[in-house]
Amino acid sequence: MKPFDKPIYVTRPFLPPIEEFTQGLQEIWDNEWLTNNGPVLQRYTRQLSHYLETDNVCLFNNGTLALQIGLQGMGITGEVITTPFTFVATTHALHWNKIRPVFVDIEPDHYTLDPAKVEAAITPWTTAILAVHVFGYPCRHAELEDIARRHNLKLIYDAAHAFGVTIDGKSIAHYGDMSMFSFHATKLYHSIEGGLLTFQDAGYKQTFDYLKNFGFKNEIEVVMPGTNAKMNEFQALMGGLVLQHIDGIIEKGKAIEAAYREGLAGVPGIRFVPQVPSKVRYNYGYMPVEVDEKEFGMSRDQLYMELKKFNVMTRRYFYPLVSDFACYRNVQIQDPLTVARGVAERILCLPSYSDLEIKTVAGICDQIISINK
Ligand code: T4K
Repeated sequence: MKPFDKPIYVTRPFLPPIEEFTQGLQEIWDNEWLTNNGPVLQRYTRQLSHYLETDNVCLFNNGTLALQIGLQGMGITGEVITTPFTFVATTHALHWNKIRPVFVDIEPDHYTLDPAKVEAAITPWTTAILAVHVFGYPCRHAELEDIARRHNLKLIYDAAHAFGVTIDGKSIAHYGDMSMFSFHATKLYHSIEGGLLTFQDAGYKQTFDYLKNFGFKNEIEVVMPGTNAKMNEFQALMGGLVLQHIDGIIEKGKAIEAAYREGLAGVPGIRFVPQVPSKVRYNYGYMPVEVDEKEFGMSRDQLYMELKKFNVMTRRYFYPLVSDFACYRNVQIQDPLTVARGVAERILCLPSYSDLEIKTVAGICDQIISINK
């Protein structure tokens, strides 16, 4: 089999028609207003509120600072129970708030926190659960919420991957005390870079607004030591435009996933996650598979290298586990993280993005099959 002429990356940003963007640039030029809560950001905030059906939204320049500020603004301290199977920014946000991460295991189907392990890890110092809707798969919310309520803990979601996901027709933003969405260019929905907090308690809004703007209340009053985490007008413009295409982006993702499931059906050692329950509208932002070395006849890392030779740039999200990075190796872990360790060794994210042609997906499947022979 021949390699692809050009690299096929794990993702590519959705770009709206350039005329839509240049029209928006003209508006920004006319306004002569580039950042600091400008008119395009204000309009975008209203659009997101409408889309998510909540007024409790706050935009940031990226998801990491959104989460960091969210934790700070909610006053989270002590220990927070979280997952090691995530992008490192989840844990960094805790670290920057001087919060001790307590890593517990994930469940094997959709890789989200295992509620039984969460409950077992609670100590007198635990103040919150920070769960991740990893790859956009919803956490086991009812169980986590029950634990949080019984132990008086805050339930916070890193929903970086979950924009567009709904449960029973309601946005996933409505679950938990607070959720953070990343709008980075590598996400299925993006604003070049960007982050969003959604929250149930409207009282947080003021604090988050202060914290992202140096703590300024007005020109002469600073009420808390904030930072600079504001979204600018160009990001807001892109976010607003991409939002108009979100349904099409999700539909395309669904077709891509179906093509992978069909193209790789019956290939020994390639495991797909079970379909999400019918009450969930999934967003198809990632295309993870697990590679079982014994059954497939080669390790995940070998397949990753072989696909590179075909110009297919898969990614091992999320390997190594965050708890194995040098900066977190000193964190004491009670849980053996057996499931997470296994998944991190087997996981491979295949290319998936809205410009990816179905025939290219079929080609990638054929390559995987040919490598396997
Ligand atoms: N929590 C979770 C669970 C997260 O996954 C993330 C971010 C965060 C929190 C923090 O949110 P942000 O602060 O980022 O908003 C990428 C992203 O940089 C990161 O946003 C994302 N998660 C993570 C899962 O993936 P890398 O290091 O893999 O990105 P990079 O530059 O290698 O890009 C991947 C591929 O995407 C490239 O090989 C090609 C393609 N690409 C990338 C960019 C930036 C393009 O085609 N065009 C582009 O402009 O981290």
